[in-house]
Amino acid sequence: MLQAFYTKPEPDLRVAAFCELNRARLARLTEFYVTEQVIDFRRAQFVTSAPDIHHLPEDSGMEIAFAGRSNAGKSSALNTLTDHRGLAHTSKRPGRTQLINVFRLTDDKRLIDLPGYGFAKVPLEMKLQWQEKLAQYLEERRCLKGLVVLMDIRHPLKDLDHNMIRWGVAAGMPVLVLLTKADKLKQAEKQKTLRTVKAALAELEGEIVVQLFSSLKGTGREPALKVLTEWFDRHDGEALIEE
Ligand SMILES: Nc1nc2c(ncn2[C@@H]2O[C@H](COP(=O)(O)OP(=O)(O)O)[C@@H](O)[C@H]2O)c(=O)[nH]1
Ligand SMILES: [Mg+2]
Repeated sequence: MLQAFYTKPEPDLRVAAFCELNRARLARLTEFYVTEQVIDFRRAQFVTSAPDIHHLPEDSGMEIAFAGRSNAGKSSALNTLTDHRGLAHTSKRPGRTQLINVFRLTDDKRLIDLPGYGFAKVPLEMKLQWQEKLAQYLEERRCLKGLVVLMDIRHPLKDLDHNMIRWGVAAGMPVLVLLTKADKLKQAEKQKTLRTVKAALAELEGEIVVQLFSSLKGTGREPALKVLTEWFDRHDGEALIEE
C-alpha cells in the first residue's frame, strides 16, 4: 500500500492534455502582455456608410463609436486621430452625417462615426428617425465596446450628451469625453470647463475620462489614442482569456 503511494502514478493523459493547453494559452497571454500592442490609427480606411445597423459589417470583433451633437467636431476628431484629413467628411452645416460611417483599423477593430444628435433645424419626424437609428445601434451592436462622446467645449453637457454618457456607463462601457474646439477658449477658461465637466461626471461613478481636444491644433491627440489603444488591448486580452 505504502509502496503504491510512493510510486509515480501513471500520467493521466487528460490532465496532461489540459496542462499542455493551458501552457500554450499562458504562452500566448504572456506574449500578448509583454509585447506592446501597436495599433496604427493612420491605417484607418473608410468601409461603408450604413443607413441603419442592418447594413453594417458583421457584428464581430470590436468597435469604438464616436457620438456627439451635430457640429460637435466628431468627423474632424476622427480625421485628427487617424491623421487622415479627408477620412471623415466635415461640414460647416450641422446635421450632415446622418449615416453610420464605418472605418476599419484592422480585421477586427473599427471606429464608428455615429449620426449627430440634437440638430434643431430638421423636421421632428426626421429627428426621431435618427434617434431611433442611434438607439438601435447602441442597444443591439454587441461588438460596441467603448464610447467616445464629443462636446464643443463652449457648450458642454447638454441633456442629450448627459443621456449618452449615462447610457455608456449603464452599459458598462468605458467612456472618453473629448471637449472639442479647445482652441476657441483661453487657457484659464479651458481648465475651468474641464474641471466643471469632470466634477459633474464624477457623480456617475463610471469609467469616464475627460480631456481637452482640438482638431485644429492637434491638442489631446496622443492621450486620446492612448485611451483607445488601451480599450482595444483590454478587449483583445479578454478574448484570449475566454478562448
Ligand atoms: N476651431 C476649431 N474648429 C473645429 C474643430 N473641430 C471641428 N471644427 C469645425 O466645426 C465644424 C463641425 O465639424 P465636424 O467635424 O464636421 O462636426 P460633426 O458634425 O460633429 O462631425 C466644422 O466647421 C469644423 O471645421 C476644432 O478643433 N477647432
Ligand atoms: Mg460629421
